[in-house]
Amino acid sequence: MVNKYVFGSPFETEAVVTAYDAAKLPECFEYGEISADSGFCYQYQMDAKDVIYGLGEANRGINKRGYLYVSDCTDDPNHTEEKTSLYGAHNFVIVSGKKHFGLFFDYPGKMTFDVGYTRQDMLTVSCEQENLYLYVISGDSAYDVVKQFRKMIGTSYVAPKYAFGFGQSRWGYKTKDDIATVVKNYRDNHIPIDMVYLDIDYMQDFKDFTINPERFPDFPEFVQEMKDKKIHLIPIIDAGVKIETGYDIYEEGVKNGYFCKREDGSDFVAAVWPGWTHFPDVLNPDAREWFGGKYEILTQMGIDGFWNDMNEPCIFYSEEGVREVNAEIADYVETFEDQNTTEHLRNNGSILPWAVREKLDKLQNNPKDYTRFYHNVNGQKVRHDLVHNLFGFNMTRAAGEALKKIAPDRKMLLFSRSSYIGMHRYGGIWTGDNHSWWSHILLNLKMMPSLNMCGFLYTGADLGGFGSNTTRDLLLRWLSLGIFTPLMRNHTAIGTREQECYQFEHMEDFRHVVGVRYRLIPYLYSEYLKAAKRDEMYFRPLGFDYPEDTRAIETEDQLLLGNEAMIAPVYTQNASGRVVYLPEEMKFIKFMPDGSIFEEILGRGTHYIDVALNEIPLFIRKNCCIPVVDAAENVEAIDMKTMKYIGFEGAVYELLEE
Ligand code: MIG
Repeated sequence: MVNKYVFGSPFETEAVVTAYDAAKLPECFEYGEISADSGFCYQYQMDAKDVIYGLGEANRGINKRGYLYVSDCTDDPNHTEEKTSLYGAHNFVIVSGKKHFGLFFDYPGKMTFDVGYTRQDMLTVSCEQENLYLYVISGDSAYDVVKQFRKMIGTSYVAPKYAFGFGQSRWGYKTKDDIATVVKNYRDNHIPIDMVYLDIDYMQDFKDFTINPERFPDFPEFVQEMKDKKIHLIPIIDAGVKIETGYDIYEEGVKNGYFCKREDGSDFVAAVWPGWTHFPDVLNPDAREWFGGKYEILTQMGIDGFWNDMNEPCIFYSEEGVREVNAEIADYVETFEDQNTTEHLRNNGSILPWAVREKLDKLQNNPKDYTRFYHNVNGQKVRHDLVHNLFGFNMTRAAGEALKKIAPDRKMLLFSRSSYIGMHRYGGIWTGDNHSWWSHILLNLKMMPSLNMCGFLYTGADLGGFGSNTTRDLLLRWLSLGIFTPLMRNHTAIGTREQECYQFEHMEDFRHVVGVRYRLIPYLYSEYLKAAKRDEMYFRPLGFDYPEDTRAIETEDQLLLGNEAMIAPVYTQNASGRVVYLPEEMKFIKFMPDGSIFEEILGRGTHYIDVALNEIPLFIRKNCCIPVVDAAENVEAIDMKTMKYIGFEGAVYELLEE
């Protein structure tokens, strides 16, 4: 049962696709207390046993209790435990205990979820403006609430089948030869792969929809050459459009008024990778159609997948910001010069640079910048900060809508860094700039079901870690989780240790681990299709299926995958196995490096399982089975005739194919 309540005059985010009549808030509202006079505040006193699920791409646990989360799309490449905002804004929470209900706060500005942070038993959701829709969804269970919510927000994006293969990426591949070398190494070493990603260096001066002709001569031929090797090249698209006379996209955007504007009507200027840029006003339907249409420049060259980046939108600095800092530094330098003696300099030499550095640091992602530009939404001028969390959504929507027109019969790969609920209909997301830390394997795992609750099914993290230097064992363990995430991509930052699978000793272990992904693709894809078509979750917390089992509810390092399986990857350094909790009898299987499959029935309860670096553990649920095929070096080469079933005798599996 869904109830919709209106407060003030909300912005139409288009997150929800089902039309509901707004109800009047009942006198005694059983789902909390609301005040919406100046600002909006929702409060609910949580029962000791209530679990709070949701919030999609957010820090910390599957049960969100005990911390603070702020929906305010931010490019922060250090996902440490104290962080409250990441790249997405997914304002959906589920209270699950004696009652089960979901709350979707459809509000595109900054919003705070205090989940037992200020007061341990109090859930408080607040924002500055009292203009929003609140949807209250009551159900029989947490999963029932999710299914109703997913129906409200529309069917999730389905990625093409090739995108269930493995992808290699690195910020730092600069030329066609760099890419060809990666492909050659994977193919020569028979490590399966379907995609290689093009990070910003393929562009000419970081200009969207251009190709650097020196580094990537004869690009369409190169795309074809790669296709012949069964490799899809996936270019990145950044949000900012470079200001440069003669660059057609810049000129068209200016002429048609398709860029975000300052209050005085001039085009807002922000510095990102290309230098000074304008932001396409993707909240303006005409501008959105125009920007989306540009993806065709690349699809005509044979490209069939994209990743959208920097679309929080990330701002290195604005013209206004630089002016302000200059003024502040000038003041500082003046005071400094007043006392200007060599003596002072000698004693306080570090003060000037430090103070200046601090000020310069604040230039990046300065919240003030988001109040300095406006969108034109059907003729209405809307200040950016009030709709900030919709930018990434609408950039990806621009691409998604356009790609449907460009290639109506062909599925395209599309995912984004920033997102809001609603974007799940157009593409997936990757979880941004993590680090080569063991703790981030676990964070990756915990985010997955929360994202599924919010509709995002095609998701994954940078396997091996983006920032910092990876190690062989970390990468192997992370891949062993990644073989189950729909988006399976090894990606890393410029300047870090090279982390392609062939960079490490005993490469055969990588061949085997990635190979297991390919053995499972028919199952994973089938379960993905079911989740998308039936508004279900591909990954679920154990508590969703075993709601009476406290131990299961509290297990946050294992996940149910599809309807038949449970995963329990190893995520600690130097461990030769791990403890697992089985809420019921299951078949424990391990994909062994010699290609065989180890099987053992384990009873309900706690077990320690041995898992070597080159073994992949998986659990098959009681009376279930899953299909496995022989490993293949790319998705097209999967031979469905090799399919057999593993699991419990007599079980039947419903295979969905497209
Ligand atoms: O400011 O394009 O999250 O995946 O490699 C960094 C370079 C910009 C951030 C993305 C990352 C990508 C990087 N980008």
